[in-house]
Amino acid sequence: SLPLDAIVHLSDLHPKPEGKTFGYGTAGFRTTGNILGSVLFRVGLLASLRSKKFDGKTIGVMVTASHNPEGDNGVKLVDPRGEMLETSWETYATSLANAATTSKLVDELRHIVAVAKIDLSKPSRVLYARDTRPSGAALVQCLEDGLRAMGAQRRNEGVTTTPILHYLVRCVNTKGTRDEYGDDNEEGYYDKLSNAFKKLMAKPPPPLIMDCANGVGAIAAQKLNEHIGSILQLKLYNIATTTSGVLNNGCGADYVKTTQRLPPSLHGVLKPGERGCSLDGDADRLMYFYLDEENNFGMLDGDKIAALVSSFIVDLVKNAGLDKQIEVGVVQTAYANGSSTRYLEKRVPVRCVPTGVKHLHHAAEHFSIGVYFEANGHGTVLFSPSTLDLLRTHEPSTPAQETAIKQLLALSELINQTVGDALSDMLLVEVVLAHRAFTAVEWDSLYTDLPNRLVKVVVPSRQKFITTDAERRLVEPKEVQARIDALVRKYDGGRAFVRPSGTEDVVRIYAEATLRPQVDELASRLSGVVY
Ligand code: 16G
Ligand code: ZN
Repeated sequence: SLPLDAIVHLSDLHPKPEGKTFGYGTAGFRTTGNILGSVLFRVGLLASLRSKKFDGKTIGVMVTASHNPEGDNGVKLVDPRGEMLETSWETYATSLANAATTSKLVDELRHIVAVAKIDLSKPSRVLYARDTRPSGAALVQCLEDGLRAMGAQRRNEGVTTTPILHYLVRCVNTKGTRDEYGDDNEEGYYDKLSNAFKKLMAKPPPPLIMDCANGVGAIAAQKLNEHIGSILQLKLYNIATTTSGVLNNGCGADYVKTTQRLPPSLHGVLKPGERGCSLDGDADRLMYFYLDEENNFGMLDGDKIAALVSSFIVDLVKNAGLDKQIEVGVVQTAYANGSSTRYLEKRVPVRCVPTGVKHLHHAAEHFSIGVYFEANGHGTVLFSPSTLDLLRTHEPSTPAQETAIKQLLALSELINQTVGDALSDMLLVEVVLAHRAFTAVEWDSLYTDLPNRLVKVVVPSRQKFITTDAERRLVEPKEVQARIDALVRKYDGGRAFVRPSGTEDVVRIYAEATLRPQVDELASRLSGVVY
């Protein structure tokens, strides 16, 4: 049965703030850091139950608010294979977080135990970490109280990136099996990445300027640098992880994507002809950029990464003589630039899914090699188990085939198979640029982005907006979709959609058209339509 004494006693130390409603959304729970104590305590309870459900397999908990402002924080759960929490459990998370009192909380726990058929006599193991946010340490203590209440075995990984936490969970749970993923410590992560990188790189490229968003990526990038420095030198900027107020502020992947500008801190640092990149606050998003010889800024987002990487992998599969057996596919969301979709569709099957990593990840699993990237720079490449078996056992008939197979296998080690990982993705991009002998300008010229605009509108009730067709159309309110259609038709190359945000209380509008001034006009007319 549930250890009620401990739960009641500790729960009373973490009362739910009155009048607050929490929701486990696309990125877990996320809000102002200082009101999350009760949520963290309850996530500790839930993670323990989830572990029991899997007969004591390790569950991950990451305390982060990613690219959000420094004052925010959040928490998400990671399933045994290092993937996002299964959707059906998101409801349990939300109901636990919103139980008004300790006694209602106990009722919810009992309900979950019954509905999810949890055997409470099973052990539970939870591995957790946080990013560099000032509110993180106290929140981890609340989480630990929840784990303690349930008698879970705890493993604190301290301050680390979201993708490393996912990596560790997968490693712990596959240890000693034939799917062993790597050593279950940070050193194992850096070794795995850097060994694969060394196999794939022939000669050192020019140093890479990296904006670490003043977040945990700065710490990880420093360690990575020690492992790969002989091949690729990372020049790290925005590494002030203990200075108050600077996290994601005027820097980082989200800043670059939303402003389409170079972070001011890199002015004069990035020289004409050089490439650089930005991580976000928990190092799971990556944006590249460059200055051309005329000092013009160019941005290389998740769509450009998908184009670069998928065409490279398609060529390797062909060179390996395995294009009949291995289907490479790409998964995008509605935010993918129309030009990128057109470019990709000529080369590979492309699927569009709703926003949020779990949707992309699951769709990518349907391909032999599934490439998924959100335009915002979050993404990875998944190799299916049968593809890995094929690559490991196939007898090549020529030396060229043998090389291609070795390179594909090395890529499967280099690329984080659990979740989007800015550091792993950065190494991947560097490998492809080196093999193609591409400069950033040449990479950017694969296709030309259509001018686009993203705006957010505060509406009285975003719940009224219901989408279909991978969020590309509104089912409700009907008249709004009709008016969007009428407007979009007036613009050359026009495309637009409206969707409720999963992380903020707003509705987002995305518009695209052939000409910049027209996009701006279309976007502002659409704002009038949704309100
Ligand atoms: C979260 C998602 C990200 C998505 C974004 C959209 C995860 C880990 N992260 O950050 O994939 O692009 O939300 O936010 O799933 P929105 O719904 O507010 O537009
Ligand atoms: Zn992030």
